[in-house]
Amino acid sequence: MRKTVLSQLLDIEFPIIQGGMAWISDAQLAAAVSNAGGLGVIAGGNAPKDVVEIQIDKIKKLTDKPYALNVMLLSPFADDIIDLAIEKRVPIVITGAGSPSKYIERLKEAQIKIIPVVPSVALAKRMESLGVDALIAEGTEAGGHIGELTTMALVPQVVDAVQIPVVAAGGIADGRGAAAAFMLGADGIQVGTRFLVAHECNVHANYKEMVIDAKDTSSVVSGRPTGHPVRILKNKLYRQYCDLEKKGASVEELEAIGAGALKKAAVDGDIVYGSVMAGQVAGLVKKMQPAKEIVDEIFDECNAIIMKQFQRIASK
Ligand code: TUI
Repeated sequence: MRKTVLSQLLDIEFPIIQGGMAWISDAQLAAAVSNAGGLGVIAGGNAPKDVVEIQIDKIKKLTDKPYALNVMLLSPFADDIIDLAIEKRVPIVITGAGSPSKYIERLKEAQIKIIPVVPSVALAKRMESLGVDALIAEGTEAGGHIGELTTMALVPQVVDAVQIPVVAAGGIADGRGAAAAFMLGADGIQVGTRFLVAHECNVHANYKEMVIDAKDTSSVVSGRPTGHPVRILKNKLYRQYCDLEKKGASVEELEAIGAGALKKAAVDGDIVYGSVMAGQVAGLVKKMQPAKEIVDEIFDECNAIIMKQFQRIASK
């Protein structure tokens, strides 16, 4: 499963995209994934233009391979980050947490490939009709801001609805998940949670430990009343949030708790009162490894499983 329409489209060796994780995916992690043959992604998150610009300048020194910039559309700086992508001639833009419709024409004019994250067939079709290059169909198993549908249900429905390449995301951390995604018709995979514990990932050590210690039921969804549900690992902040929700706190009060909470966990290491975003597969992530080892392991395991299943079917 090395050469797919996605790896050809993006000029990468393995059809794997690293999840763009706000406050976490910097030039160092993205360059490590790109140098390993995948597509490394710098996350703009809520950061202003000058902060993101430093990371773009940095990745250009760390790799000559393709990389992407993730634009978080809920950010107050989203317009500026799109301008930056064009000014800096970033090869690929990935968008999340909203519809990038108003930016597509300008990005296409600048010959930047655009890959929106979609949580539904309706948005997938709209994006295809506007001329995007590929889609990331992200299921609710993913960490951070999420949609409603599971990866298992969403991916084949998006695959049937569009002609362009589809990347499966949400709930994929190893070769078994990758093989399953390809069986659903995906042309590539996106992996976030497992790269959180990559040696090259600069997230705080406490955050990494919490991911490694997580079990199957450690992740929960918070923030549904605000209209921006996020998957996080259960902690004291989550319990406080639930108590306030039960007491009938306003959307503004609930949003105030969430503001700055991701930075608190990812940068300051406060995993008690910060927001530790991670996917349901955190329970599968057991050790810290170099990014290259993660990429190689996923595809070695994926190929071995697919071969084994073919042999099993053939020998019946
Ligand atoms: O964007 C993500 N994951 C994120 S962004 C983030 S930073 C943040 N912090 C606090 C609150 C909110 C965000 C942390 N994690 N994933 C991609 C993704 N996009 N998942 C789901 C969607 C999505 C949802 C609705 C994409 C488009 C969409 O469109 C709605 C519409 O406008 O039609």
